[in-house]
Amino acid sequence: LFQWDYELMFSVPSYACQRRTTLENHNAVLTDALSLLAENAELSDQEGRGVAFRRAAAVLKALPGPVTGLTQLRGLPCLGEHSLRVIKDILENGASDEVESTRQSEHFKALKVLTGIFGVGPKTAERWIREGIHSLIQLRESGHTLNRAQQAGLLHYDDLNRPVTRAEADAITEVVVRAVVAVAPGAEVTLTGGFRRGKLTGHDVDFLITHPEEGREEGLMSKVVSWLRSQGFLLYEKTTRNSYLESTEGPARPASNMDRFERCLTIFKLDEDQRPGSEETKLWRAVRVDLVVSPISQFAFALLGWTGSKLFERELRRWAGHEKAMSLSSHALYDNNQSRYHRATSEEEIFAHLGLEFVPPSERNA
Ligand code: 8DG
Ligand code: MN
Ligand code: MN
Repeated sequence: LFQWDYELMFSVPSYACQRRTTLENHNAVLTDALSLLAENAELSDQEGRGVAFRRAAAVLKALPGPVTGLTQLRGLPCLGEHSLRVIKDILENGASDEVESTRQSEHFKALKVLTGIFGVGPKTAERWIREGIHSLIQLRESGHTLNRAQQAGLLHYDDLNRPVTRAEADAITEVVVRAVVAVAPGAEVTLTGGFRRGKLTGHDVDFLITHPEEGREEGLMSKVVSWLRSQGFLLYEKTTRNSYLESTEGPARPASNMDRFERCLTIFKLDEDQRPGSEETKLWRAVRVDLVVSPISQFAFALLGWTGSKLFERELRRWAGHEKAMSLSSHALYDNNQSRYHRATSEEEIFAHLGLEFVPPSERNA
């Protein structure tokens, strides 16, 4: 007599852009743990380790059910020794010592608090921590001169660290559409980022603006921003052309993710309904909003590039480069074998050029 192995085995393709990852995550305990280690690595200038943990978490997010034993993971891609050890600890003991000690560590907590300030990246935070600054109070007392972004970030710290809801994103969409219609009738506004992927909350609201007539998008950003400013919607704004010079110096990005679109990082002042019985007197909240303007000829690439998730984007570019000898950016797709660009007017066409099945935004939550 022999026994069948009834244990459920999983199988997933190795690039996140070959998979469908909805917001339904059956392994949140495991992916939260791996994401925390990824975050710690990214904040500590260890990008490679960060990506490895992000890829491992993404594989678990794509599974159709909860992992109950390590044997189910046999043959799955992107699960390195370190990630497997963390998974094993959690499956066997309910928690991972490494994750818990990282979570509790003064250094990690200080990095989180300080990089939680808009305009403060890991390098600046690290420098302050070396001077013994671990909290907002210590930073205020230190007498450091903060740049304009950081001043706004500190001023609106609580609001900017409170998740933005879908209803708030919709209210902001209305304002942005009103601004765009006022200054350039015919121009189009598209919600991108996490909200386009169906997320219920976000850390900001992302918009892509274009005009159906090529060239008519020129000068649009400054007009939109002027309108918003004149109507009192902006608490902070900074327009830039090069992501490298961004005032929010997030974790280092590979050059392929840099784009040269005109973008404006802003902090919106959003009117809030007073909650009944609330003693609060503040009638508005601050919300981070990203505006990007793209010419219509590059719109499909910009839309794909700004919809995310960040890991999905990274995996698309890795697939393009490693499997197809193509270079994908938020502007274009270049074919190194044919020495030419591939045109596309929709995201579907870009996936087709890349030899990938189309993945809709709601399934790009890797
Ligand atoms: P969240 O705000 O809800 O936390 O999530 P998200 O909307 O997915 O993240 P995000 O940080 O707002 O980023 C949205 C997308 O924009 C993401 O796919 C990455 C992309 N993106 C940047 N910066 C840049 C950049 O400089 N160039 C390009 N091409 N894309 C960028 O955030
Ligand atoms: Mn976003
Ligand atoms: Mn954003």
